[in-house]
Amino acid sequence: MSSSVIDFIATEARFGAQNYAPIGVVLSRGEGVWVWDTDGNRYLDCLSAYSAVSQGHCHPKILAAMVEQAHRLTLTSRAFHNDQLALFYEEIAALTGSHKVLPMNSGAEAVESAIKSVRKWGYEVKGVPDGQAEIIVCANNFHGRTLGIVGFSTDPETHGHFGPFAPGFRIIPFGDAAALEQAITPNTVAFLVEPIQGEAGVVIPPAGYFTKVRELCTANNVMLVLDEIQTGLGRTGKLLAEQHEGIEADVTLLGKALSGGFYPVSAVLSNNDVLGTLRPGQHGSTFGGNPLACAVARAAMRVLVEEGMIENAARQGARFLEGLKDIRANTIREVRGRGLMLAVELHPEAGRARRYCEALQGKGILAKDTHEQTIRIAPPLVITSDQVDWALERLATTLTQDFS
Ligand code: IF1
Repeated sequence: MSSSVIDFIATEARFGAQNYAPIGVVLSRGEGVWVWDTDGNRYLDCLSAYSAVSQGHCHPKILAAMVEQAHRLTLTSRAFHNDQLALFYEEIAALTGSHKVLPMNSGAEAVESAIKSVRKWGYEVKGVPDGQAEIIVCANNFHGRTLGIVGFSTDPETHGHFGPFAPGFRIIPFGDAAALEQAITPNTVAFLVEPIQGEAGVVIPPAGYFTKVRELCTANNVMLVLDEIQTGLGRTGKLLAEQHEGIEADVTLLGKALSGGFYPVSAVLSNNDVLGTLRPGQHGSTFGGNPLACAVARAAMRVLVEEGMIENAARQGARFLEGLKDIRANTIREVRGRGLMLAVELHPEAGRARRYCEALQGKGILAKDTHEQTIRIAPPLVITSDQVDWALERLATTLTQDFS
């Protein structure tokens, strides 16, 4: 490690809140699937900033749109109209088949906005008595870090010592439609769920789960809110993960890759009158819907479609998954994934996933562990077959090592 690397890390540790434990690499440049550290070492990025950099690092067309817009106009606030927001609305609605759009910045803000909107819908349209709205969520969920959201997390790390929290949430097991049926009451306004649980370790629900969920929500006039902040925009090999299930959410949340990683852009999309209940002054954001964000998001959506990234995610994801399944290593307990949202779960005896991620770093691959035993693999959607094979070779040699 060069002195400059140690200095960056030490300085972060000295001044920064210690709410992360990053892998010991200091990155200074990125292009496509590759990133470089301050010593010039190259790595294949198998995290993609938790799926935000799906279009690849510093995509030239998104960069050009951002620079061009930054020269013209960056922020107006929503007190005035700007000439990018309408175009962003039109394009995201056309892409996703949505009727109404609410632009925000971070993913957590989109989730918070959806919670506010479905509650308001519950009181004003469904007729739930004021203050009684219930929202059903799943155990092991991850929807962000705000107080509202961490209050219904089941991970003690995420919510411990941050309370007191807001009431109005019921927690049921993920992948269990019967539990949803039992949890619904006349006051239930929404079921908020990830199509595939990311932080929980890429947990794919049983086949038919979402068909049943859709039926139950429709039958009980409960809004199905899908958090596609991580699974959306091609990550799983389809534009939206809901398409694997053949269903449509009432409310869809997008973030992360909506900007290709250039800038925080998120959105609440609704297919009915949920967003219609919001009146002037009842919700907003200084930066939400700003022209820079809109121009960046428009380019990010355009390249995703024009450059065939969604199809590539399906193709390369299948190749990657097959390759992982072919690795004969007794460290591996299970391999799972959909599209380029992949995970390798290790046997408890194999040692911590973190050690394997550090070994992968030495071989030129950056990946991130989750929950002690799982290595998450989510490269940019522009990855080629050769690059998948290159990664598989290195994963195979690393996973046959024993770090227990
Ligand atoms: C961190 C995990 C990924 C998300 C879903 C909303 C948000 C996220 C489904 C909030 C954010 C992140 C945040 C990041 C770690 C990360 C993560 F490991 F925690 F679970 F991606 F897998 N819904 N996920 O996954 O979006 O407000 O952050 O923009 O460091 O906390 P945000």
